[in-house]
This record gives sequence, structure tokens and C-alpha cells, in this order.
Amino acid sequence: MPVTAFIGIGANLGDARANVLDAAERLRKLPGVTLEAVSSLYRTAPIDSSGDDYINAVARLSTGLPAQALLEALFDIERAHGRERPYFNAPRTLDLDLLLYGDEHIATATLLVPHPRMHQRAFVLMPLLELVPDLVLPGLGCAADFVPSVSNQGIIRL
Ligand code: PH2
Ligand code: MG
Ligand code: MG
Repeated sequence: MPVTAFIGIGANLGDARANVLDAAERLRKLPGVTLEAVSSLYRTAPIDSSGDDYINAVARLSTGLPAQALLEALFDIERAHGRERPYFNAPRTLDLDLLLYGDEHIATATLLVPHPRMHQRAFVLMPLLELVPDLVLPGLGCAADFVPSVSNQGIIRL
């Protein structure tokens, strides 16, 4: 049975906007993946990170791929954009995070789902709620309930 997964897309190095749009196109072309929706782009202030403002978006997809295979495909797309990891949360040409994989809880050495900080970040919550206003986060409850606590984070819908 296909699973609905949500991918956080972010970039703040190079042509961030072009990188995010290209990432969405690459998600559309992934074998075993149907891209169902992509949110608006958002300009967001870096959170626990440095450098320029980010461009962020969230994609919803349906897939028969196991979570780990989907994660590997996301890494491939990051690598195609020359993603480097010189230090934790360094500015990046492209970051693709597996936010939700159905209602599954996954904890392996390489993957934590739901993404552990997603409900604390306006750059994830706002595009996610644009796609699914009544979304329930497994183990956390209604995503919309976390909006007041991120209202101090700079975010502009483009
Ligand atoms: N990603 C991070 C850390 N901080 N801040 C913004 N605004 N957008 C991001 O995508 C982002 C961040 C870690 O991946
Ligand atoms: Mg990230
Ligand atoms: Mg990441």
C-alpha cells in the first residue's frame, strides 16, 4: 500500500529558489514516487543556523518505497546539488528532510521520523499546514496547535 510522505525542502546557498524548485522536479521524477503537491515557497530566517535567509517548501508525495530507500533517494538529490556538510547546520545548497512517513514512528541510526524538531519550526509548520490544514502529527497532535509557539520566527510566503 502506498504511504503518504512529507518532505521538507530548504536551501540558503547559491540560487536557493532555483535549487528548491529543481528539487521538487527531481522528486516528481523519482521512480516509485508520485508527487502530489508542493507548497508555496517561503523566505525564512535561519533557525540555529547561519548565512542568508532560507527558501523553504514542503512536498507531499505518495510512495511504495520503504522509508530508508526514500531517504537514500533524497540524499542522491542533495548530492546532485553539491551538498556539503562542513559543520552542523552549515549553510547548504539543498536540504531534503523526510518529515513524515505515513503515521509511522521510525528511529534508526540514520533516520528519525517524525522529524524531531518539525513542530518547533515555522519553516516546516507553515508550508505543511498550507498543504494539510488539519494535519495530525503522530505522537504530537494537531500541527496547527504549534503555530502560536513559532510566531516569533521570521517567515514570508512568496
Ligand atoms: N534548516 C536547518 C536549520 N535551520 N532554518 C531555516 N530557516 N530553514 C531551514 O531549512 C533550516 C534552518 C537544518 O536543516
Ligand atoms: Mg533540515
Ligand atoms: Mg537534512
